[in-house]
Amino acid sequence: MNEKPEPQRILRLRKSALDTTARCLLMGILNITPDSFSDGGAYHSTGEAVERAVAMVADGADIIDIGGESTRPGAAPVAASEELRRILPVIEGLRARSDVPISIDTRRAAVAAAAIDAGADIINDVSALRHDMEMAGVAARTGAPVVLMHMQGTPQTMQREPSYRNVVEEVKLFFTERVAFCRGAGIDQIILDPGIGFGKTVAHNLALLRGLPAFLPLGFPLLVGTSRKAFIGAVTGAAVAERLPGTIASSVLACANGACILRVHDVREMRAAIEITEAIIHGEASPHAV
Ligand code: HH2
Repeated sequence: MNEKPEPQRILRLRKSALDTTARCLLMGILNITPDSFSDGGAYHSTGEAVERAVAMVADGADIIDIGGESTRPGAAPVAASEELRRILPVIEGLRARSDVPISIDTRRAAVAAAAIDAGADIINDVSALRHDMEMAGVAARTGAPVVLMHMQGTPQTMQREPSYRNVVEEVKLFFTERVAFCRGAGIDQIILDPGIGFGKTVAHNLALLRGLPAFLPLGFPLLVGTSRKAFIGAVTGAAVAERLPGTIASSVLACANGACILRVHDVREMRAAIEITEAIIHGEASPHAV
């Protein structure tokens, strides 16, 4: 196949570009929060957080996703000033060490704007630009690609009683509405994310992972984040620290179903799993072949 990739699947960043059609990209998770569900409080200093990011890049991360506010179910919101205090030194420190694309995981426009000024490239907004009315303006003004993630409710309420008639159809309708909103606001670099675990039961999460191909006709890169999430524990009985096999299985399946960015904690293991997945899908010999 020599067809040229559609332009909206090549993400233009400040100093580089990300081709989401060439191979599955890995987004390494760096939570600078005391209360994230799986890696909360892991880094006691800016230096430790930067080292962790540099290690993820060495392990094969294509993007580092930096967040300063936990969005796990029931998490308390933090002030923008606290979010900035947590993330800015890490973005600056990582930028001084690496050109890796950085996404900023925030719902706040002021945080996104400051993060981009400090060197971040992509806005990852779990509210899909609905939480802060200024966010669309920041995206339009900076030209940064935006992750539009689906969530029913808010992090405080989302797991109370999630309900859908048809979760795949409803998430697709949501994407269609948000894409139209973005277009109207002058934003054309868009990544779609069904928001695994955000206002969904276990059955909803499984249906979305099965139903990912339904989102492909929208024409935008698909991001999926299953890493260590509760639905894996619900299916396998594994505690958070034991969810790597479930993370790999669900991420590999997401990749086979069309996702092209996988948001993961365990980059090295995921990179190996994706190499074999893609070799099978594309029929290409691995660079390690003899
Ligand atoms: N999941 C989490 C946070 N941000 N962003 C996108 N685009 N997609 C996701 O699935 C997603 C996300 C939750 O996971 P984590 O960052 O590990 O935990 P916490 O929110 O507790 O910091």
